[in-house]
Amino acid sequence: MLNLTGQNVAILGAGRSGLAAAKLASRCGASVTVYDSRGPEVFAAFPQGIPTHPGASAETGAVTLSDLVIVSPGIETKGEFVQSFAINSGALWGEIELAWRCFSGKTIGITGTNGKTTTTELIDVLVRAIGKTCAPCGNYGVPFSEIILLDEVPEVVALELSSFQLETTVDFKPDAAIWLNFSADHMDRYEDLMEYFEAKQRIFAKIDADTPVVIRQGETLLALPGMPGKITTFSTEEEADWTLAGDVLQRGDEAFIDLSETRLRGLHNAENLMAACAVVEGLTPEIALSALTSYDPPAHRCELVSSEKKVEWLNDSKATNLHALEAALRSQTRPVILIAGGKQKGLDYQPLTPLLKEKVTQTIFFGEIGAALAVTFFDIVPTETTDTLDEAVELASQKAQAGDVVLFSPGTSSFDQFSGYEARGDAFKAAVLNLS
Ligand code: UMA
Repeated sequence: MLNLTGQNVAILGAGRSGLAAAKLASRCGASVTVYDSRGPEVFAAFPQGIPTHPGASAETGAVTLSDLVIVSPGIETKGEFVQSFAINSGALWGEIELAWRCFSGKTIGITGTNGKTTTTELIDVLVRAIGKTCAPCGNYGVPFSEIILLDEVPEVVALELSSFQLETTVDFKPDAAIWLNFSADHMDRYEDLMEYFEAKQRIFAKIDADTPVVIRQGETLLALPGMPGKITTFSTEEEADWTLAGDVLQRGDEAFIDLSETRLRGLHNAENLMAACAVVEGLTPEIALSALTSYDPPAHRCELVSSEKKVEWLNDSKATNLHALEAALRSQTRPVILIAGGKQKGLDYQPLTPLLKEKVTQTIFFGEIGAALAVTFFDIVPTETTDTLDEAVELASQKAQAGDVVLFSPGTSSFDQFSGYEARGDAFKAAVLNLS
């Protein structure tokens, strides 16, 4: 375990990361104080004995001397709050750096704009299937530091890494690293796309030529010391070490696993699974299949609800914007009946036109925005509208033929008729399962 005895450590942020980092740094012997810009209520979960400082600001930082500052990922690293503490401190780390320095097991780092959470879960399932202990953590929701504090620390961590977390790594070197994909996101935090990209690419900053690296074929990465590592590539579109033939994931010429024997659907999930299989050493097709037949992917993300009568019903209620709807459509390989609609958010849906033409045989629009979507697309693809989601499901069941997929990917938020995307997804599932 890292020795921080005699060191004054300032933890910035009292959320999940800050709480776990405070406990871990204390375990390492540090004198810890936790600072948060909000009021005392944010410290409710903190144990007695850890000094806390609610209402902290850049003025607080300016008069606080510390040996080490550990910053939570949601706080802007370049902002004056963090910088006021950093300038009076020996070092600035993120919570990931702290946890990694305390961990003697194997770290598999996963980054990318989309698919990180599913890939992290898949790696966890597959590593446990080969007989090692593992835990999913990081941006996934459970701080890495919390895993270090467990009575039984796992041999491997599947560590989901956001760009926010990677901004504040220093010596962090994963034992294997995955780069899933890259597209614009978090433009409220970064000045431009390159700044976001550079933060993400820090996953490779300390790797060496022997580090296994799994990268989607066709991704453009900048040369870094240690790159390229030992690269394995994957793609559903281009030649790569891992590819897709029909529903079957191929490792070179070897058929590895048939996606239709799992509950994973869509090309994006095929790629997530390729990356996960590629990174787990010692995995065989047999072990992968036995582990994945009982694996349920995260709910509401192209979740398979039913495949009765050879029609697949997918719940993608998490798609609350146009980009997510496009991603779900792009990844379909069967004729699609699309159910979409919900709250009117004033978005422009015209960019959907080429994908509707390519993938969709029937649209069913519902909710507040249903009529407007129908007007936009009625001359592009056969279109119907309904008032409610239940009616849309009923209509889709009348129209669906064997081999179709009914994709519920609303493309907008749910608040016109539901309390959130989870309630909306649950309603969709109930309606599908109630079909006679
Ligand atoms: N705070 C300040 N000053 C500020 C801003 C925030 O004191 O200027 C305080 C807030 O008052 C709050 C605390 O910081 O008390 C919150 O810290 P945080 O935003 O880092 O949240 P945590 O609860 O620590 O959760 C973080 C990640 N959050 C973010 O990156 C925004 C979680 O990712 C992660 O699961 C968790 O650590 C455990 O590792 C969530 C996320 O939304 C899922 N990630 C983004 C995404 O996926 O798009 C990147």
